[in-house]
Amino acid sequence: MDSKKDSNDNNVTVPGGRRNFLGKSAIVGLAGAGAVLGLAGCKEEATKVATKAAPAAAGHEVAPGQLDEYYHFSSGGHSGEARIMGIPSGRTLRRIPVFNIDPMVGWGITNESKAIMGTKADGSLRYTTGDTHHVHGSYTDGTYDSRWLFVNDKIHSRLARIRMDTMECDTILQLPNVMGFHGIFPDKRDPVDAAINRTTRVFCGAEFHIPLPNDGRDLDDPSKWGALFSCVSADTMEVMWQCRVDGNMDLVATSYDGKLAASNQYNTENAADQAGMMAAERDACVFFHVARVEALVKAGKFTTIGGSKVPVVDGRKAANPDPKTSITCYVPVGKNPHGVNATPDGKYFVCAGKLSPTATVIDLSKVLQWFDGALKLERDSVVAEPEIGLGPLHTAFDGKGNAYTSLFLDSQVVKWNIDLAIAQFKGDKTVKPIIDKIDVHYQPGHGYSSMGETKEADGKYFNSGNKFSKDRFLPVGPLHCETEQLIDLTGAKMKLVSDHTAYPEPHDGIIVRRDRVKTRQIYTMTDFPNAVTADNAGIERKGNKVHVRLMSQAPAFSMPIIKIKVGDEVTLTLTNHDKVEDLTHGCAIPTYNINFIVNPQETKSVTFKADHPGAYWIYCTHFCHALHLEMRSRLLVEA
Ligand code: CUK
Ligand code: CUA
Ligand code: CA
Repeated sequence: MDSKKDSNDNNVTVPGGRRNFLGKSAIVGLAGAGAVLGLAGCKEEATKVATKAAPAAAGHEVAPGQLDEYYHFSSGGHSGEARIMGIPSGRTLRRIPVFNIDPMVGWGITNESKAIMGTKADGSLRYTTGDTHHVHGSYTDGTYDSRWLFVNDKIHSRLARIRMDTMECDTILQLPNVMGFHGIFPDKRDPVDAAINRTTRVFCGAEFHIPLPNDGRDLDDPSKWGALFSCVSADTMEVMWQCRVDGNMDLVATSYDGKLAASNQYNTENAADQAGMMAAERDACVFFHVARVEALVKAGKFTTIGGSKVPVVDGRKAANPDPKTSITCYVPVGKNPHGVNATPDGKYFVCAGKLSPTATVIDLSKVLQWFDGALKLERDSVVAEPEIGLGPLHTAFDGKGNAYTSLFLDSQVVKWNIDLAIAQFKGDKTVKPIIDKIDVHYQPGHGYSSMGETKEADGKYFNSGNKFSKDRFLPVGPLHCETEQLIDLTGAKMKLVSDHTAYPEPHDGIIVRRDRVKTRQIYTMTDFPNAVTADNAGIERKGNKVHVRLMSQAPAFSMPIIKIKVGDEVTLTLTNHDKVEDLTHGCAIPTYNINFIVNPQETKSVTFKADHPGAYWIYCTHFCHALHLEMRSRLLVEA
């Protein structure tokens, strides 16, 4: 296998093929040494293009003091967090701890955050790891409504909700009887009550098969294992129902009319090994008829699994022989697909091929026809399947009829026109759906466009989240950062306007017009039931339980000396009485492993065992005042 030659042959726009280091040859060797060879092959050519001039960034800089046009909310991958950047500047605005511990804000350290994350009987965190992949906002009227962001944890199959007024996680829910919870998408209007034109449910796809229940049974017989699609109430964050499917699930999309949710399936084979998962020539996109599922649940036609009380319905083909009553529809798509995305006009879902160089366009009205018994084959809902390049993963839209798909193996983004692809599929050989291709650096995963997952898709920017950065930035050791590359979509050709670094590993993101995001500047003290005021501040002792109620106001804590005894169980509650925007204080206690902040008018608490005597300076960690360094109190622990 001459991977270099293949790589060069296949490289349509850049001579040298350096960016194409996982080229055509790698597609056949993905599972084995081919990928390794492909990676190694890039090395000798790495210096050639590094001397090229950087693309001009005219018109896309954000001057000092100027604000960005868009928010960019992304996942943080195995960092377990979510992130906010500004677009087009690429400036990092905030990191939102979710499944991880963050000593800056005190996430995973304060009692309030630990209650959200979940604790064991001894008060320690149940999990300290997370793997966030997909962040999506809640909808009203087909666009973002600034209520919530939802993000998944693939490791422990948890769904988190982030309130967008404060950009803090307020709920974490673990899905029962699933593993590898990967794709999520909120519905865009209620699937049952058409009058409710906002997000009410979040759909969650599980990628890994497991024994049901996973209690030690069927370990040697994976054919008995199963995967469930879950529906969570956006308001109460409770699992409403689950649906068992044939095969696995991956990414999730929802229709603008609320009726359909779908997930791409790369393992329709139900295989437990890699070769088996690549055996079939086609896989599927499975559609869920949400109203029918919920009618079954309402009628009591469900089972439960293990100790879970969540209703589980059967969406496997064998249990759904008649389309007119079926709750699922398996539409055949390209081999081992990755990604399913809804077009902003509400008409189509696009499934990228991954191991097939195609994207499959599915007409949602035809899927509904199939559910009505009016369409013969599931496959008849496919209205286009253009060849777009190697390793297509995710597709974004500009609201003008064009799709932009990331090509992992080609290290490119391809712009193609949906109507032209449909005409070609109907037999018109004169049309060419591909409009443009642009190199990205390198190996793109998700790509997403400004407002592209809403009815307000504006076709301005596309962000390419690239998995490899190699020579794009100063080397910093074997761990490379990743690139987020911003592409201007407004011209006839796509134009790369900037490279931004990203700490591994963001997967997906959304780009939200800034007027669609409404945040608070300070907290409201009365929102915290445990707020400390002048009336209750001080030390309260009940046996060996001590409650220290402390206030902060620049540049001091309310008590200069706090005396406790070894053996005490201490709860320290701190309320920040400053009302000035941006005036945050910190609270660190040496040796006791405590570090958190309180923002203006915010209250947080920590509980710890006073297990070693001595004097400990409680000090402010957040530079707040000219006397910030002097902002400290003595914690005296008597032997
Ligand atoms: S997955 Cu990562 S690039 Cu988790 Cu959305 Cu496709
Ligand atoms: Cu308060 Cu620094
Ligand atoms: Ca497959």
